[in-house]
Amino acid sequence: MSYEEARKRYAALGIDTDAAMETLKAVPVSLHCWQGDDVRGFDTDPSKPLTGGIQTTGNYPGRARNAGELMADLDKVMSLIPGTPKMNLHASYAIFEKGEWADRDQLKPEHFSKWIEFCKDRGLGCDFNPTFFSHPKCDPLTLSSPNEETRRFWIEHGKASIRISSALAKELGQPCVMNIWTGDGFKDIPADRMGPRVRYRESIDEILSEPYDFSQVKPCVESKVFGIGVEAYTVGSAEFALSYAAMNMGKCIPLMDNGHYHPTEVVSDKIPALLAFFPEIALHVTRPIRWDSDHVVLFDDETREIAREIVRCGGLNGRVHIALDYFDASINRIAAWTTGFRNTQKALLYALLQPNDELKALQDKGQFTRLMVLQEELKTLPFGEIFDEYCRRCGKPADGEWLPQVEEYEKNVLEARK
Ligand code: RNT
Ligand code: ZN
Repeated sequence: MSYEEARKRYAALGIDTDAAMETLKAVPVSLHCWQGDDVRGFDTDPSKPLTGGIQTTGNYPGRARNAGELMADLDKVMSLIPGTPKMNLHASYAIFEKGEWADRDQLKPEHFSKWIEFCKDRGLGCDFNPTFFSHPKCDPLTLSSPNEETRRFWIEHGKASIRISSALAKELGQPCVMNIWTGDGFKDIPADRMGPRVRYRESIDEILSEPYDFSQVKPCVESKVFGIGVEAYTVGSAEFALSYAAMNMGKCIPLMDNGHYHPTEVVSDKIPALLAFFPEIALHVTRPIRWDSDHVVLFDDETREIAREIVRCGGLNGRVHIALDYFDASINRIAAWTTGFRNTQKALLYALLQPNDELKALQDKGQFTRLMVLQEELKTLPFGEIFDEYCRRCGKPADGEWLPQVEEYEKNVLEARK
């Protein structure tokens, strides 16, 4: 089938495929730098394990070992994905010139000047994350530590991150979403659940006392249910993060990662619940398997449903900040990155190709038989043709065309990284 034939099939249902592609092209989706090097970063000893309850597994060859390799890999990925990527950096990816290493509480915008240049050259915006894990100053708690010296160090890191985020927004001319996530928690039953949470709240208050323009810097608080090694208790739980954001509207927004809930909960359902109250929310799109395993995003039911809620709730007009968050070290990392980004684009395009007004009218009129049948029939429309056409219009390879390029890159570039 040709694009023209597919377009007509959609048009018969009142769906404008050209308009959907135009809309999607302008939506920024944050591409996380940390898939390329298994979340190691450049500022600590790369042989030390990842901490904070997150884990990468697998040792597929070709991990980026330095900024040059990571940037080259990102360029490869960006040559294979349609749409508008935005960079997403962690503080641990600071780039130090010879001998000028700085600890996390001392980080400055200068330490990201190479990244700013990278983004400018490619016309990208950039999001940012303070890194509250994989560092000797995790005791193991950070912003919720009872040790005042530890807590101060991490507050200073948070404030430094606000200044860096402001610089990224200013230099790149796009708002910077700055996400606060800590892995703070306990392996076993705690004796005091409230103390750490009160300290965490006070720490975030202090971080956000650093001046910033909320139209340019969007601090978020990301919640979590549990992590490996912190199974019994997480300081930044769902209720904590949501309450913090609700009490600080206009200064901070809630961030939901769809790997961070109990297995029968779905973020798709939480999006409209939050948008009934919050002007803006942020998402980490990932794929949990039984736990927060951060598998590559697939074109699966829940990813599609998340995208449908974003679209139906008007989230593409800046109300929903979309970022990717997965890290698989067991397969080719370029293919992992590319697959997840392309699938997120697919899910958003799929969502834009739904007759949403008609579906809503059926619901409101109580015509549930018709609603079910129509929703089922929409699933087998020739969506693949539209996606391929979207890739062509973005000047990027269609499905079936990009993997050979990754395999070539693996042979020529990744295999030499021994
Ligand atoms: C961890 C959180 C967090 C991290 C990144 C690296 O469970 O999802 O967002 O994955 O900050
Ligand atoms: Zn996340």
